Amino acid sequence: MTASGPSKGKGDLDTVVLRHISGASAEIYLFGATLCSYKTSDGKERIFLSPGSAFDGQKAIRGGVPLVFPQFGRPDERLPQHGFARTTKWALKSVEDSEEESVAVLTLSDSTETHELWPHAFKLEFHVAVSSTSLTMRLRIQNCGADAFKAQALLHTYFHIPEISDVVVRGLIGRTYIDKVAGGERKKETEVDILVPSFTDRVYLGEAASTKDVLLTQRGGSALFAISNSAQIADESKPCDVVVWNPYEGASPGDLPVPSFKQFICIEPGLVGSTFELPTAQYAELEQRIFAL
Ligand code: TA6
Repeated sequence: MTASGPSKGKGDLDTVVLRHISGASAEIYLFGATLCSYKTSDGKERIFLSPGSAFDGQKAIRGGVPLVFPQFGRPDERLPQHGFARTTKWALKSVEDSEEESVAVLTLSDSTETHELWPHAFKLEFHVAVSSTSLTMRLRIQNCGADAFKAQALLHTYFHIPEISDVVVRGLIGRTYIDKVAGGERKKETEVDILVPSFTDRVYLGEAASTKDVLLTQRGGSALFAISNSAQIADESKPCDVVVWNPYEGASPGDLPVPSFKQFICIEPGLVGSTFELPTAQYAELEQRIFAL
């Protein structure tokens, strides 16, 4: 197992690279603590990165796993879309190896810059663990202020897949979802196997506080990923929302040149169906565990 301290990635931005004895690896940019690569022990890249992504240290990286906090979307127009966590440079707290896994922890605390946008004291910790069989990502949010605050948080994971029109998403049947392509209409998921044949932007609302597993397969073919999503607030398991997104050509942003939309699907665990309230000194936590199949 080897894990190295900051090295230089695209755009000469600082990154930390984790290498596990199995050959599995991950690379996290300190900019936004954006994980941009997860290779399984066979050397196969499992995370999508747009060929048009800017690595200028200003614009959010397109692809990887951008971290969304303290808002999802732009309900408060004083803050940037999806908040400021993904466009701020984080600090590398630690890199540790063991037989089981290679782990990096990155941190971000409030600052004069964040107070100008959002007047709360917080500490974020992003924990990434690579093992021979999985990638585990955990975002921990601490309220360091004297009063409770309300926020949203999400792991915006871009999974690399062969072809979006063939992917099948299983595990969300029965959930209510907000269909953002249909003006935010609330619908009930009735399909065991959800296809993504066109622009899709849905917030599947968490119901039971249990961990929510999602299976990604290729129609008529192999399983791609088993994904476990969970949320906690003040050490109590909470229903975890899951966002499913693919823009197809029509909604592809400028840094996602067509036809690169074909090669990813976003499966995003979050607390975003509404804001969550975090009491002073308490923690909220999101975790996504990915098994490439
Ligand atoms: O997670 C889905 C979503 O909220 C979509 O509505 C779309 O905006 C996507 O995130 C990408 O957002 P971004 O700000 O990264 O372009």
